[in-house]
Amino acid sequence: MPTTLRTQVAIVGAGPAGMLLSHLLAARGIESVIVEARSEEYVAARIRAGILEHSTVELLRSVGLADRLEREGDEHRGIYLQWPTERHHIDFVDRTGRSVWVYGQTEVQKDLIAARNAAGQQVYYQASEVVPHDVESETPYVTFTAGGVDHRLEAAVIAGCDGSFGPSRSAVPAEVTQTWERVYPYSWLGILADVAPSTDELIYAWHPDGFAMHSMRSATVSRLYLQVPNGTPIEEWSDDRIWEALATRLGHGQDGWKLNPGPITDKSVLPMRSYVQTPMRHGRLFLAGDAAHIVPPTGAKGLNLAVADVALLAPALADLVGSGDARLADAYSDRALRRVWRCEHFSWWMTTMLHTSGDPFDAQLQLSQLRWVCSSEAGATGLAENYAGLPIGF
Ligand code: RFL
Ligand code: PHB
Repeated sequence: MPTTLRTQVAIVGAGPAGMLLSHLLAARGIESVIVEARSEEYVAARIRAGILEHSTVELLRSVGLADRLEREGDEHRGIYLQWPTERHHIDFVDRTGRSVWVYGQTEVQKDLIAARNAAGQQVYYQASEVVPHDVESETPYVTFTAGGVDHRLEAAVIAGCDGSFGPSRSAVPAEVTQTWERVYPYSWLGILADVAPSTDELIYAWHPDGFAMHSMRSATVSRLYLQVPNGTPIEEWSDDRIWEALATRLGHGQDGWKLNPGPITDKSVLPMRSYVQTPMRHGRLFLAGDAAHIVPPTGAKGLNLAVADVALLAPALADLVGSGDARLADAYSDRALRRVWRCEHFSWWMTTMLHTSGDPFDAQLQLSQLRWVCSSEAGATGLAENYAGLPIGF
């Protein structure tokens, strides 16, 4: 017989979406239990996104989660866009009054774990065989095994925050859902290096050899990316080859600019995909973050979208579970999807503008688009508004 547990909201996944949701629910007096497949150490160390948009930072501040971010994070006014021979700064603050922050997802995740642990949040780590059940009924539940014990977690609602490979997405029957997908013919090779960034703000570079990007995590740690073909084995890229390609594509030596190489501490190849599953609710199961949608990383939207989803979901679930008021819960999917599709478009646009396809006609279109974005106030403002992020609830 499984051990039976009961809570108001069962949350599947302890990534940023699940952890932040539990924090926002607790602030509204709603109890939750989180079930997570990985260990706490693994979740806290995962290297992923690096940029927080304006409304993400505002939200974290408003719920007391931004103290370390404000001490250790780095506020940026904009980004550089470049192609061989030209580099342009797009200032977001001048155009939109909104900035972005460099503060890794790893740090956000650590802050969330610390806050939830301090609040006594119940999290079952290293859970296996996690399955949502009866989501069309008023009495849904999640079964899982943890610490060698079978559990049955009963709840008023289930929040599926279990990313793109979790069980929540597939708990929605195919006949009531629609999926939208675009796969790209390239991947990113990402590195983390123990070296001071060679730039004050992020550089996104178009180059005939392929896209490159210079990001950072701190004053002493750089994060850089190279466009590579899908299926590229990481062993094909020695550290020297990586630094050489980065130097070429990022314009080392151009106008006196230098790329400082350093010891590479992490190296991986990341495939790119656009994906949306609609609607983001089925019965008493609500999807949030990567469980419902994936964006390619070029617009830095994945983490920010997860945060925006749970900012809408928390009050909706609190009303539904707390007082039986279903209005926000009924509106959740449509409201969240408005922003999701805006970010899907922006990420697709940034990706297809900056990555070489091998087609010379595409290259001319991309260069023309880049020149327009960098020379037209309308073009630059469009990019700035989308990158710095639209208000939550857009
Ligand atoms: P997460 O962070 O994937 O968290 C989902 C959690 O669910 C757990 N899980 C399960 N739990 C229970 N049972 C199961 N069967 C489960 N299966 C999975 C997972 O262990 C995990 O803890 O989704 P969330 O919370 O929606 O947050 C979304 C963001 O993490 C994501 O959008 C971004 O990290 C995407 N992303 C990037 N976004 C950017 O904006 N810029 C980036 O540079 C960037 N780099 C990345 C990324 C995503 C990556 N992944 C997913 C492969 C780099 C990588 C490698
Ligand atoms: C990162 O720092 O990892 C990063 C920054 C901006 C992006 C993607 C990734 O668009």
